This record gives sequence, C-alpha cells and structure tokens, in this order.
Amino acid sequence: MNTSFRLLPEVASRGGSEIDLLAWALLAVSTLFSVVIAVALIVFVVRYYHTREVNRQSGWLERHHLATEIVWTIVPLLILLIFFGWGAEVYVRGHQPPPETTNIYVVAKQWMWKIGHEQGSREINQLHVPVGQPVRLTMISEDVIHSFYVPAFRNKQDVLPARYTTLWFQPTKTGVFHLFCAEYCGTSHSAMRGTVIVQTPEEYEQWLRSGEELSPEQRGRRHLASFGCLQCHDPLEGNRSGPPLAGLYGSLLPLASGHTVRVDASYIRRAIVEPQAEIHRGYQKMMPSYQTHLTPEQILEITAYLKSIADASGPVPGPAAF
Ligand code: HEC
Ligand SMILES: [Cu+2]
Repeated sequence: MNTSFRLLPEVASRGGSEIDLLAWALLAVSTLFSVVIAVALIVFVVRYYHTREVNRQSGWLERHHLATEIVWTIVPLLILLIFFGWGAEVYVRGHQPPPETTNIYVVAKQWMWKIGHEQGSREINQLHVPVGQPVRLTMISEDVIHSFYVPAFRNKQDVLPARYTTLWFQPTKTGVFHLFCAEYCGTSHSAMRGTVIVQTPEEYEQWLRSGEELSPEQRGRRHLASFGCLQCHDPLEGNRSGPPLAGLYGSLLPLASGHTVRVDASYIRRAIVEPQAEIHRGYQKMMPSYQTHLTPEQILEITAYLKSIADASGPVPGPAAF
C-alpha cells in the first residue's frame, strides 16, 4: 500500500499537470500578496499603537502620488490579465475533445452514477475506461444537479436535469481513481461516490465483452416499438402522421416557426419531452410528450439508435426486427 503523503492526488490524465501548474501559480501569487498585506498590517498596528509617540499629522498621506497609483493599478491588472489569458487558454483547449473518442453515457440520480457503454455494458458507481484513449461522457441527471468529479483527472462538470453536458479526458495511467459528486444533492450526497477503473485497452475490451448485453442502440430501437412511436413514425418513410426518423440526426430541420435547427442529441431530447415547443414544418402538432414515460436513459438510447440511422442510405435495420 502506498502510504506516502500527497497534497493532491496524482495526476492521471493528459493536461492534468497544466491545471496543477496554473493552480499552484495562482496560489503562489495570492500567498505573496497576502503576506505583503499581513506584514504591512502588523507593522502599522505596532507603529501607530495609541500610546505611541508618532507623528500622526504628517501631510504626505493626503497628497496624491500619481506614479504610485499608476503602478499599483497597472501591476495587478497585468497579473490578472496573465492569469485570465492563461486560464482561458487551458480551459478552451481542455474543453475540445479530439474527433475520435470512446463515448460513454452517464445518468446521475440521488445518489448514484449509472453508466452505459456504447457496446452495451452497464455499471453503477463504476466507470471502466481504457488508458491512453480519449473518453467522452454525455451526462444528464434524473433529478437534481450533480457534478461529476474525478480529482486525479483534474476535471469536473455539472450534471443537469433536462440538459446534456459533456466532459472528456484521456487517462494516462492505469489504476483505480475516486469519482465524487461535487454538488450538494441531498441527504446522501456524501455517499454518491464511485471509482474510475482505468485499464489497458486489452483489459477494457475483455471487460466490455464480459458484460455484453444489448447495445444502447438496440435498446433504443426496442423503445420505439414498445412505446408506440412507430404508430406515427415509420423509421424510413414519411407515410405516417409523423416524419421519418432515419436521416434525422445531424440534418437541418425546417420548423413551422420559419427557423431551421441542426438536429443533435439535445434537439431529439426536446422533441420527445416537449414536442409542442418546436414543430416540424408541414406536420401536425400531435405528438404527445413522453416526459413522464421515458427515463433519461431510455431517451439516450433512442438517441443512440437515431444516430445509428443518421446515414440512411441503404437498408435500415428497422425496429420491427425486435
Ligand atoms: C401521435 C403520433 C406520434 C407519436 C406516438 C410519436 N410521435 Fe414523434 N412526432 C410526431 C409528429 C407529428 C412530429 C412532427 C411534429 C413535431 O415536430 O412535433 C413528431 C416529431 C418527432 C421528432 C422530431 C423530428 C422531426 O422530424 O420533427 C422526434 C425525434 C420524434 N417525433 C420522436 C418520437 C419518439 C421517440 C416517439 C415515441 C417515444 C414518438 N416520436 C411518438 C408524431 C408522433
Ligand atoms: Cu449528487
């Protein structure tokens, strides 16, 4: 067992040490100024103690000293601007995932993390990921706001109800790391913990195979059948009262309001829970809301299916196959 004392958990993700450097630099500058101010405070308290014989009338305090004022305005401004630029650079770069990622779905609820892999495996309070490969999480909450936090990866992202948020990281070390909920979310918030298990790609593949069930895509295809979506939506053709769903994902959709939208996961989610909000031009306002019928996981699975039939050239495996 490793019992050596560490101020921070070891960095286990690409870019993690840049964030440490920034945090240490901020701490150093803040400490420097705190010390200077504290020392000045003590010096003045002692020097101007009420029983001391000192000249309290001297006039130099009242005079403006332009050079001093310029210096103590410009110097802190420059320091802050440096941190602003540096922080913004690290933030923006850190929030752009590479194009090819391992995609994993995360649903948070009081008080657990439910995780779904594209290949079908599901787990609770555990997240298996491969080392050295970028991983992208698409996250949503079933109830209140949670926050996905893996200190060793130096990143944290709020997980919101009714809206997707994403987070990506690239683990650099195999091992087991803490996962915390970092947003107070009720009585057992402190128990909303898990582990991130970083494995070699071979171990990860093996783990995925051992837990193989239906993939989210396949489950999504099933939901279309079991929730009656197919009464109105033929996946391929627009020969029913609802528009066809193949080729929908990623397309530009004309709305009755005159606007067009690019269909992404968030749009599909809105179309399912709040179908009246935006209407496909040329169709009737008749789709019921499924807000109370479908869980966030089921909506993610339907989205995964719609994504898989985004490129609708060639035969599409229809939901009827189940
Ligand atoms: C009563 C018929 C009906 C049922 C049942 C129905 N829909 Fe719809 N759906 C529509 C109609 C009509 C539209 C187009 C008008 C609009 O935008 O609301 C639509 C639009 C959509 C859209 C937006 C895409 C687009 O082209 O407008 C999605 C996504 C969608 N439905 C998914 C589903 C899913 C998933 C289910 C089942 C859980 C479902 N629908 C059940 C009638 C229906
Ligand atoms: Cu929480």
